[in-house]
Order: sequence, then structure tokens, then C-alpha cells
Amino acid sequence: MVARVIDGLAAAKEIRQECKARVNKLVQSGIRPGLAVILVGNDPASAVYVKNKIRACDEVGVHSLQFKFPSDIAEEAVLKKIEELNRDPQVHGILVQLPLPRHFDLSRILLTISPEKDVDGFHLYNVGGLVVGNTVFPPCTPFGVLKLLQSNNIKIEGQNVVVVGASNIVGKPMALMLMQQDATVCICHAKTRDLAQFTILADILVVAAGRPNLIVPQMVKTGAVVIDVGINRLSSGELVGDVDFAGVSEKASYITPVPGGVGPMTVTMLIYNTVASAERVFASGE
Ligand code: BQF
Repeated sequence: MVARVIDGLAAAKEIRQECKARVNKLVQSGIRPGLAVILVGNDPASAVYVKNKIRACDEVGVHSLQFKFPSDIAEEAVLKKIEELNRDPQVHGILVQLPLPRHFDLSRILLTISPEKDVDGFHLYNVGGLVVGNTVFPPCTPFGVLKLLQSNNIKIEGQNVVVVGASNIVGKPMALMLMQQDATVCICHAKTRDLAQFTILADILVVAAGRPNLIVPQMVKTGAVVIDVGINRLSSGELVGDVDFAGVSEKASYITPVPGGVGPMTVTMLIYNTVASAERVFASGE
């Protein structure tokens, strides 16, 4: 079997078109959606990610504001900025780019963002919502994976899904969202013994472990759908996922590439959440 390659760029483009139309409608009603991005420190990867997000805002007509702080800034200063943005009616989404420098208390930062503006979906309220299946904002990466599966008409209900990686940002919310779609979900992580005995059962395999070539063909069931969330930069400078793409392509029915798979969807769902936030404000009568 030769897998179909899922084009994340194309799917992202389509959703951004939809966002653009929704933004135009809001603007006609006097609301321009706004996203505030807080960047602390000078991690080069984070700078690239923030640039991607700002560019995506520009593309669909979402107003963006950037706030950059040096890595030794006091946590209080960032909290103050978040509180200010919580009160700003022009701002519909607030995101703090991760990772934060080590001296920050991440949970305190995330708790300070108003859940109504938490377009990354990391506030405890939104995290809790995942358990009962009604978040205000689903977290962008798992949301993007779900959209990719749906736009390719891949059935989720009743399927065996194995999620490799149990992070708060990808693995755990992904598992909850797929449970909500009536999949049978198994979560594996760094301490899982004999990973292959789980992955081989997967009809849909979602990999977010951060290890190049973690998933090789022997670990994949013939015809499986393989979603690679990993982004690893090799010493050669090449960007690769967590899956042996060439090898697994010969066994899977669908596979996502890196780059150009899940990554563009992550950024797009952030814009999607921001537009939805502005619509919610409009619907509630401003
Ligand atoms: C692509 C992220 C790890 C840790 C923090 C497009 C992005 C990436 C890849 C991007 C990511 C990863 C983001 C591609 C945002 C996704 O073409 O493959 C876009 O900008 N991402 C982030 O903000 O924080 C991270 C990964």
C-alpha cells in the first residue's frame, strides 16, 4: 500500500478562506477581530512561530498586537500585561508563546488569561471543558489534527486510536477530543514499555513525542492513518517529524508530511479560534 499524503497547507488555506469571509462579515458589523501575542525571551524557534501566527492574522484580516519581553522580565510584568489585555475590548484572543523561561510559573500565567480570550485553550477552564466535551476554545494542534481527519473524510467513530506522547499541549487534549468522537483511545508516552505492541493496533496513529524516526514501518498496521505532530530539527538543518516518512508511507493509507502537515493547521486553528471569539462577543451584543 502507498499512503496518500495529507496536504496540511491546502487544508489550512481552505479554513483561512472561511475565516476571511467571517472576518469580513464581522468588520461590516464594526468588529475587527484582534489577537495579542506575548513573546518572552529570544528563543529562535519561538520567534519563527510567532512570525507565522502574525502572518496568518494579516492574511485573513485579523488585527495583531505583539508584546516582546526580555527573558529576565519579572513574571508580574507579564501578568500585568495579560490583565490589561483581558480588559481591552479590541482584543479577542491572547496567547503567550511557549516555552516560557524557567523562572515562570506557567500555570499562574495561563490562569490569568481570561477563558473567553484563551484562544490557545490552555486555561484550566478550557482544559476542563475537554473532559466534558464543551470547550470554549479547543487547543490548536489537536483541533487542527481533528480538522485534517474530518476534511479527508477519515472515520473516527469506533476506530482504534493510539496517541504517542502525553503532553498537556498535544497528547492529552488530543486523546480527550478523539474520545469525544467515540474513538477507542490509548495514550502511550516515554515510560511505555514495548511501544510497538500498542501502535500496531492503531487504525489512526497520532505521534507527538519529539523523537525523529520513533515510528518505523514494523510498528504500523497496514492501512493505518498516520498523523505526525513531531517537529525536529536535525543537525543537518533538515526538519523532520517523529515518523520514518519514507518507510511508513509504504504501509499507511494516509500520512502527514513534516513540514506542511499538522504545523500549518496549528497556526490556522489559532486564527479560527480568534475569529470565533470575536463572533461570540458580537453575538452577545458587544
Ligand atoms: C509546517 C510549536 C513545538 C513547541 C512550541 C507550519 C508551524 C510549524 C510547522 C508553527 C509549534 C509548531 C508552534 C509548520 C506553531 C507549529 O509547515 O510544517 C507552522 O508555526 N507552529 C508554536 O507556536 O509553538 C510550538 C512546536
